[in-house]
Amino acid sequence: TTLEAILYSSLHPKPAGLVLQYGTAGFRTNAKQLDHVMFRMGLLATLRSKKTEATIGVMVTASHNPEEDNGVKLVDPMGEMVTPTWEGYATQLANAEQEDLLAALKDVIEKEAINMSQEANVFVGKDTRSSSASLSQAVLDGVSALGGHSKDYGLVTTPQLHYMVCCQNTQGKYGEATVEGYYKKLCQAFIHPLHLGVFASNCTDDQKHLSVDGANGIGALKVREMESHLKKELHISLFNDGSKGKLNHQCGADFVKVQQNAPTGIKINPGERGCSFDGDADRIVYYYIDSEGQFHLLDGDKIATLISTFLKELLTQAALDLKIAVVQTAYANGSSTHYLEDTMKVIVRCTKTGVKHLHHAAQEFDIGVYFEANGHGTVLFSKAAEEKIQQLAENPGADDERKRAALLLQNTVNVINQTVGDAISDMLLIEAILAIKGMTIQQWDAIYSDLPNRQLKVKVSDRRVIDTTDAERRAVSPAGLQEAIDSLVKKYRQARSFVRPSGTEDVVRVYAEAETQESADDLAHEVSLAVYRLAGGVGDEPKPLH
Ligand code: 16G
Ligand code: MG
Repeated sequence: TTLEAILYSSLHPKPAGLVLQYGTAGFRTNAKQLDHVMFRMGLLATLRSKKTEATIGVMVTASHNPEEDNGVKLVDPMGEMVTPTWEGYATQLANAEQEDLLAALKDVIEKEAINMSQEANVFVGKDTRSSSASLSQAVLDGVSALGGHSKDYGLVTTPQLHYMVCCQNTQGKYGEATVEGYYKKLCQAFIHPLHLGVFASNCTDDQKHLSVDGANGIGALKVREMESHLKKELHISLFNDGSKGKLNHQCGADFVKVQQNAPTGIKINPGERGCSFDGDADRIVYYYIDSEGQFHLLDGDKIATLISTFLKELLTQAALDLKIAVVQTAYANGSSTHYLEDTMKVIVRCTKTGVKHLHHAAQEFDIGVYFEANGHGTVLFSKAAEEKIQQLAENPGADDERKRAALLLQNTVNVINQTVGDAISDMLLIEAILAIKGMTIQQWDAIYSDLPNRQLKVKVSDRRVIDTTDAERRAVSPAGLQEAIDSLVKKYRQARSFVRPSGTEDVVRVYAEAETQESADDLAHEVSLAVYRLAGGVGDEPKPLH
């Protein structure tokens, strides 16, 4: 059948010389360059399925990139992102010239000692991009070329596909591997606290209202599909639902986070809650506009704080001795880290940028809350933690307060998508917490104040000259750069700065925060200059912001 695969692949030929990289979140580039990559990812997913003797997922999406782009993400058996060794195979396979494809496949089969007579199952999903239909067909062709079975879920969010893969490989223990099953599980867990009578009494109809910016993408479609399951306990006004606007264009979570501004196309009254999804609905950020018209962003750090505070309170009430931690990256606002460590007294860990690193670190704890500042995140519960929570919830002898807390913890376990960050699932958890606490978005925002910050990019001839350590917080090369950053940081109060090579763009990223916006801007500019001078900057020298 391998030979058959090669014959078949002449239908999905590779443009000679084209080289692409399986990056931080899969392949991502202009959709016109991806047909052969998709076919080959169908082949690779089939091999991975044979190797793991489990169902593997392939999601066709380019997330928050422009409509013209597309991409592909591979999903491992427990619904997590594919393991790094196989990311390497993905790159090798995608870049093998047509005549070398057979050899490249054989190489993977040999290295992994794959039993080719093993059955294979692959789940495929796609976002709403116009290129996604034919590209997901190319994936399906790849699967059948190697004799694998596939199930085409059609239009789903990235986290929904992760969820399906996990359900399938746990024989339904995680839930039913259908989109309906997903809505049922999440919405029941969202509504259950109501039946416990724990939504705060000031939870009026106003409090139940939320404006959602669907980024003109798949998330909008799926929110609409889910609405009936919410039984009117959450009133959603959906904007940027794809009926008029362009995907991710001046809307969506990435736009809102980067621009620090409301998306176009949304109407919200002063003080009301709004949230934005990204193009494949695996990120979410919240915001509101105050009575003076000022925009306030509640990003991944604020979300992590809200969720971990809620969980910590429940653990205390339930008298359960479970270790909870928050995992962040260097981009987390310094105020959030201080608040979590000093006031909340929770363990905080910092990892390199990229979801897989956070996910991995969160697995070390009984309860691991992880969020990137950009709004991607979720909560992981260890098996032991889930069992303890369940025992208490079902213990007839437990007192009422402990039991109520255990039931709320159980609802949290059920509402959250533990496989990967999920805008829909995160939204339901956040809405439940606000309702249970009777908290407005202003009160949530006031838990701590963000330090002013600035992000800049610097173009250098080769960004790999920048090497970092300590979860990207310190530069070890080029020589002298870290010393330069250290002395610049000393000039400002409450200041912090770091640089790292981007994993998705050919630039070096610079982050700075300080007591005032002006200081953060000045520091970011000065550090950019240091990068430009010490790391081989190209083009004009970075200009001051003021
Ligand atoms: C990817 C990552 C995201 C990270 C971003 C950083 C996943 C699923 N996505 O989008 O977590 O924040 O890259 O981009 O891992 P950068 O390296 O260009 O700064
Ligand atoms: Mg995304």
